Amino acid sequence: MDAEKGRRVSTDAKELQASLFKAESHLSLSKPHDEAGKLTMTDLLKPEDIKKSLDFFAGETFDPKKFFELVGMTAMSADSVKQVFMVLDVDGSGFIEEEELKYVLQGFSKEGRELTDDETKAFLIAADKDGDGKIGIDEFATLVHE
Ligand SMILES: [Ca+2]
Repeated sequence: MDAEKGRRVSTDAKELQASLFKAESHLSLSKPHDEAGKLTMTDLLKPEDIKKSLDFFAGETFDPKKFFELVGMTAMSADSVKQVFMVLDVDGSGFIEEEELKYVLQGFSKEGRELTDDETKAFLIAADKDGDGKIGIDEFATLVHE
C-alpha cells in the first residue's frame, strides 16, 4: 500500500517535470532571435533613442539627417548602418523603394508614423545619388555619414 503511494507521487513529479519542460521550450520558440537569426532594430539601436527620435518628428517635418543623428546612427560604423538598412529593406530586394520609404519609420518601431508624400520624395532625393528612384545600401550608408 505504502509502496503504491510512493509510485504515484513519483509519477506525478515526472509529469510535472515534463510539463515544465514543455512550457520552457514553448517560451524559447517565441524569443526574438527566431527565423534565421535575423537582427531586429532593437538589436542595433536603443529602444529609448528610437522612441525619442520618433517623438521628435511626430508633429515636425521629417529630416533624415537629423533623425539619423537622434537615433544614434551617425555614431555607428558603416557596417552597422548597413545592418539597419537590411532591417528596413522589408522585401530583401537590396533597395529601399519609394513605397518602402513611406513606411520607413515603422521599420524602427511599429509606433512610427507614415511619411507624407512630400517627406518621402525629399528623403528619396537626398539619398538617391544615382537617380534610379530607390535607395541602395551604399547610398543609405553615405547619407547617414555625409
Ligand atoms: Ca526593397
